[in-house]
Amino acid sequence: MAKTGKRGGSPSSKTAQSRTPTQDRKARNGLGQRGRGETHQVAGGDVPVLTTQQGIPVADDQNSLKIGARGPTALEDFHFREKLFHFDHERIPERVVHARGFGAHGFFETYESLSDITRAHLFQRKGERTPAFVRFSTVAGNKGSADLARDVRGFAVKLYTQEGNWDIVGNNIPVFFIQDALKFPDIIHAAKDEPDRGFPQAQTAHDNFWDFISLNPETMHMALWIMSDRTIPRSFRFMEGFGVHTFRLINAEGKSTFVKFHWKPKLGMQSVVWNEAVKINGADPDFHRRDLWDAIQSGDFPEWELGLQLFDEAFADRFAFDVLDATKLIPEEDIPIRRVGRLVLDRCVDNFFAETEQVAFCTQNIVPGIDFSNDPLLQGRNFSYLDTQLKRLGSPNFTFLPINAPKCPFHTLQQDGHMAFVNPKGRANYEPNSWGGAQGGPRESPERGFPSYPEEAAGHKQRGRSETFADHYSQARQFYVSQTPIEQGHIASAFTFELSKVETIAIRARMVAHLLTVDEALGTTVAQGLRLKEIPQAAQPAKPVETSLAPSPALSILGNGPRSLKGRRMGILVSDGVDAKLLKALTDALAQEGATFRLVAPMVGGVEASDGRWVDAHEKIDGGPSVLFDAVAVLVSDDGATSLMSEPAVRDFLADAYAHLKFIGYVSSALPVLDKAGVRAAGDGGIIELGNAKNAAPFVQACRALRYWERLKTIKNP
Ligand code: HDE
Repeated sequence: MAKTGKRGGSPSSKTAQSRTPTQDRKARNGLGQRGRGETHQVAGGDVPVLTTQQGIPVADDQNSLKIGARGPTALEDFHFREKLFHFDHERIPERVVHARGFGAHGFFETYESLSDITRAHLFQRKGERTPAFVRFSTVAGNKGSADLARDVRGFAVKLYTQEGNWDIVGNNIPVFFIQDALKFPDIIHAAKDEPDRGFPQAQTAHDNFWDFISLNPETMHMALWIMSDRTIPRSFRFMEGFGVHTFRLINAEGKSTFVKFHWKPKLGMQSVVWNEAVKINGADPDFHRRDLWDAIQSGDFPEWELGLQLFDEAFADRFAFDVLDATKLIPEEDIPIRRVGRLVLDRCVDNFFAETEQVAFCTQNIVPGIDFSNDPLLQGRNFSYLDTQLKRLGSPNFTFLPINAPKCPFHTLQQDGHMAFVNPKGRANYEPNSWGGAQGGPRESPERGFPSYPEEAAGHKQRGRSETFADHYSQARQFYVSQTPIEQGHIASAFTFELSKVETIAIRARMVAHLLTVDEALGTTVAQGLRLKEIPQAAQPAKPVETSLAPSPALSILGNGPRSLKGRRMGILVSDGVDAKLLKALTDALAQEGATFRLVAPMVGGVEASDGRWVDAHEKIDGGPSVLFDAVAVLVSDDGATSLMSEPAVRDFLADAYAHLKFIGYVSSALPVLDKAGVRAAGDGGIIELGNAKNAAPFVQACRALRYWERLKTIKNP
């Protein structure tokens, strides 16, 4: 469509009622006679002619058809009617959970044949590449909520295999809140905004949520996870993913092996600190989606390895917990993870709605060689997801949408329904039938068809839960003791923060009672943080808490740090007179490291460097706060320092970087600015002077630690 420059014009202005020059040109060109697919020459090159949905070329997209320039609109204006009609129907219901999400395309590549354990097509050959689509999400918030909400992240992977679509619809936490799918509406209702007031949005820091948690001890393990830094990831690229439930792999001989699925990020794990999360939500509510978009667009493709925890019935029988209980995990130290392939995201969507919004994941989408376990949560999910798809996408034919359709041949005998645009051809729409050849349609195949594992199942019909699901505290405790002291501090702070937003004192106390059962020190710290007048009695567990479970170091984020700046971003604050050599050395060192940077300047137009060259900036100072970066450098001249000193945004930039334990590189001219912001460089190993260009590379290397945790001793825990 030609840009006319009239789109923002006031409808009452005289010029809006008359034709624009472009329209005059169109009219002169006789464009009204051109059909769909034909092009039209405008300043930007050849563009298609705008048409209606019926393919009728549009002559004027700026003015509706009126009787007289100031008269009523004519009913016969079909272009107006169709345009508004379609616009009015643009929205579809957002997902009831996981509404806010962001997706990308990529592929999965198998490292080695796994034919001994599964007949799944994608695992048969080393190097086999399977197209993939991944959607990351938050759970509780609405579609327009902010990315850094403290929340579980969805990690849903669709693998378009040669034997059908396989969806691993997982999260970034390996356990779930509840054991039985019947409780799902309750936990979600409790977590989302309270129904009478319609808030709070995208946060669990409110009475209903903690009321539910404190009344359901089975949620305790997950409660510990969501209060850890796992729920404030630095970006999607730095988080793990988990299939959560136990599944089965089935080989060609029908032998079953239990499996748990893991996604391990190549860049390692990283989270933000809570105060940073709060501020990122204001500075850039799209922080996570922008990060993924930027990384893929710049060719820095995020990668995860698929890990399998494989075990047999014998292990399942002797393991201290039930492998069908989704509130439990199997420590990597008990069953090591076998890495069997890599998932690479290398292509952004062409259209957010068509792909990310319309993608329909379903736990029931599995392929020959994979099968379910009897985990009651998984069984319930299998039943639930189709309902959501039908509600959202409005037709059982949602499977034909390009993002959902298999990329292998598929032949069903299903037909009709809303939007049936690919009905089967031929006479037969049932089977068996007497029609041969192409007329006869597709037939079942006992050899190639999906084989369900012939597990024996029998029992009395009953509502109830297995005794083996009854221990709710031991693994919560194991998770807690597996964390570093810093992470334990964050968990205690998060509980204290969330419960401080709970107005009902009895709920605060009930939660503390559970925490005392998980770990006495944790419960006491939170009780003191809340200033509870009385420390409650520890909650009575249904089964004694197993305190001898060994810590699992794999569960810590900090204990498994990548110690690399690869994929991270530095914010470099510059002013006129910035040392050109130093700036170049620093940006070169970052490139060498695989890190990126943004130049933050008093004005976005840029600055004049010491060598007289102009340097374009990426951000104006108040548009580029330090919370958006992993490390910062302050390269200001003497004059620059003088003028920036009185800028509140500059003080926040530095004070936040300091409080968030970031590495700060500075030149001596910046010292007065640092001082004004309360940043004490003396004795702080994370604040590094960049005297000259030679110091740039060592500074970047120091930043590999990502945060200077030592500083915690001099400042309060953020
Ligand atoms: Fe989901 N879940 N879920 N869930 N879930 C949905 O399906 C549901 C559960 C997960 O990016 C819905 O298409 C029930 C566990 C992800 O599009 C819905 C139960 C785990 C996504 C639904 C669970 C998940 C969903 C809403 C209890 C981690 C987003 C939209 C038994 C292993 C997928 C949709 C995407 C989405 C139901 C529990 C992960 C309503 C009934 C456990 C990542 O069908």
